[in-house]
Amino acid sequence: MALSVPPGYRRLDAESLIDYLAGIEGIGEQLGGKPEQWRVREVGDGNLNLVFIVEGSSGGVCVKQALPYLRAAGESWPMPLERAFFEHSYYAAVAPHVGAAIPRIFQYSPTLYCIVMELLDPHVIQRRELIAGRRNDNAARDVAEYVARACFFTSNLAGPFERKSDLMATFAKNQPPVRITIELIFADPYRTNPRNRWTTPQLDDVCADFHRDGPLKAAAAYFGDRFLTHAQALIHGDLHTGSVMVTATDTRVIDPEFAMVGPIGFDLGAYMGNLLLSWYSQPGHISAEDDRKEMQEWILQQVVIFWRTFHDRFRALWKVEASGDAYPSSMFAEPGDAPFFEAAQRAYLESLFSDMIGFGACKMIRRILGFAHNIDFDWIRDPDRRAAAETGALLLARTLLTHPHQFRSISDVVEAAPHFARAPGAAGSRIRL
Ligand code: SR1
Ligand code: MG
Repeated sequence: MALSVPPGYRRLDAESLIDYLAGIEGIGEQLGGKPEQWRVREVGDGNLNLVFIVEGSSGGVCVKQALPYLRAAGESWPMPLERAFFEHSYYAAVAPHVGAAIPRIFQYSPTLYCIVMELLDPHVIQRRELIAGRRNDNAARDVAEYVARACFFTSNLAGPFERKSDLMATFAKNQPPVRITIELIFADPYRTNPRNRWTTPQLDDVCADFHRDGPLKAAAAYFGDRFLTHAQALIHGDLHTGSVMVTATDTRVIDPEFAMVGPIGFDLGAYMGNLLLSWYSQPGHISAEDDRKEMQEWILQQVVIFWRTFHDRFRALWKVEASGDAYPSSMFAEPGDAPFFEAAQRAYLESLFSDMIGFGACKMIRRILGFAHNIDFDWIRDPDRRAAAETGALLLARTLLTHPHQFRSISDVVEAAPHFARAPGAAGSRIRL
């Protein structure tokens, strides 16, 4: 049975997309040439939506359309179209703060549930660059700057609480992505669910171990609750390396359909966790020309750059832009207040760090034992090699969650990573922890 959709909605194809675009003021000039000469390609490779690239004689646009179901699962997993509205609303909310770090938006259609936006070209998805062993030296730093600005300016540190309350009111209705997140990230990897998959039989015992690990499950559940309750700022909600597009000199953040008001550490953890997943996956992508050793070293440097850039920018913004209802600067105006205000700021940043570690670990585990995996590992053809790489990542993630006090600084995290790396075992054999 076909899923019901609101009046006016239709799934776009090349013909209807060209008709639609031809009716938007300014798009004809952007593309160049006549509509019948425009070329349309559907390029979506994500879990949720259709993504079209439309090119004319002088330029292009990208069109992202929500489907009434989850693309990765088909019609058996319905998903409301409104995620396109929330994606557009997120872009609009952060645009004044992050400048050109997001794509330029040309139009949002509330009937087609699609966004017409800048074609990012020659940008490529950062995850694919990491898999190919290519280094984009600005990306981690730029994403850190982005998170610092987007989150600081939408938090109570920067503005009146009413402004953040309005964001909460708007994004409170973006519930289906939140349901996906709480189930797929914070619960399913730790329990039996037919949606889960893992490299089998190699990881069968590891997976069973994780399902029986009480302290690990308690830690994951803590972060699941924190995700739902710690309404710190407007967050992207899905900021992995597949949501970042890069060139040698430019970085853009895309795909914010999971946006909500939530913990800043969730965005930080998503990016950091995915860099670490990339680190563990590198041995699976070794070639005769590249043993990936330097690549691995570079990735760990990016983890450090990411956290330190975020930390320094967030603190700097707080020094000069603190006009919000949280920690009002006028309250710390007495002589002698400064050390206490600074200590409070340090504590706030330390809690962002521990959130980043915990959420990052949950993000790592879900990509190995849950429903939605990463191509970093999926593209490793040899299952023994893949399982070894995945095991290393799982072991680090489990330790991050169960022994957080061992990780007081970002150096502690990157120094720990190599200790958990595993060499591939005998063909087809199960890994035991
Ligand atoms: C069922 S959707 C699976 C995942 O795809 C998105 O990128 C989010 O990460 C979501 O959890
Ligand atoms: Mg996405």
